[in-house]
Amino acid sequence: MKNILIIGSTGQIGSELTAELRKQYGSSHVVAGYIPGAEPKGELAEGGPSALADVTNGEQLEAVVRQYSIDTIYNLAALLSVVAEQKPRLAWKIGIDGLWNVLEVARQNGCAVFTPSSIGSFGPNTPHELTPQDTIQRPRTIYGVSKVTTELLSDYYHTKYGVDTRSVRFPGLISYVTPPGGGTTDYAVDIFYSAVRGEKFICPIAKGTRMDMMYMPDALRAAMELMEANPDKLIHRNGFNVTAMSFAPENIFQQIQRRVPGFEMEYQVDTLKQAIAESWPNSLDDSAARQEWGWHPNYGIAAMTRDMLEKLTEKLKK
Ligand code: AKB
Repeated sequence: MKNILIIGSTGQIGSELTAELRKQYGSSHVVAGYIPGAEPKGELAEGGPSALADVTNGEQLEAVVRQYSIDTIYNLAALLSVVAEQKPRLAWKIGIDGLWNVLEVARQNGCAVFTPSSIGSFGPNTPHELTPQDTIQRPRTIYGVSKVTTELLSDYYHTKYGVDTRSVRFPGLISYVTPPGGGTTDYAVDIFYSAVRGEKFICPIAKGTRMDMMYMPDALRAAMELMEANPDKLIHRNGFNVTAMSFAPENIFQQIQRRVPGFEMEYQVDTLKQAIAESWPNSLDDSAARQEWGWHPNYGIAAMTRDMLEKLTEKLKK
């Protein structure tokens, strides 16, 4: 990898991944792609080049790829699960029409492409415990349908045209930097903001609902390590299961309460979020990722909670 374009550099993953990639490959080699209204600011804007890179505009992508001699694209443009249910056409336009543009530009310019899938690619009839790498994927949300399509279309471009496509199925991502917007797993971030602000947390997900989660440093490492992995060792390509922990609301609440005595939580279940959460796995089997490219998480629930509380407390003081 020499020259990298991040599409969606100001989003939840992009804002941190851009900085990590700049550390690893050099600031001038990583272009922060953005859309009007979501321009990079501060460190992201000052730390390296940035360019308009709207996933729905193939010609614009092509121009950026040529201008910066891009050889690797991290395509992070997507709507999260709950917003996608409210705007299904837009979810498809960004997630799939946009992916088509990215893959075409990649095919014509010899770029490798990372486009994340998610635990949302599974559905109600997927085995929920230790969900295997290769299993039933019949999601009933537009988000899930677009994620399965992402995996298949990316595989197709690899087998048909030799495009170096790779991806993981991200679980819920937890970070103190850029908040997620409109996902089912957002509660696992929001709960920390309530705890640090000294507020009672109103939990939209029911007691006992387990989902896979991951702390952002592990997620960034997963994306970067997969893109650096030896292709000869990859049996799979798109949609590697990766996980770091699996918990229900009461588990993360207890972890936080141990460190923030007096913290309170009340359940007010959101019907849409709950239905989506129940259709997703309780825990993933990520052995294929471990075997094929050496994946391993560094943060479990306790280490993540400790770090989140410390970093978010610092951040909210400013
Ligand atoms: C969401 O909740 O929509 C995402 C995801 C797990 O894909 N965080």
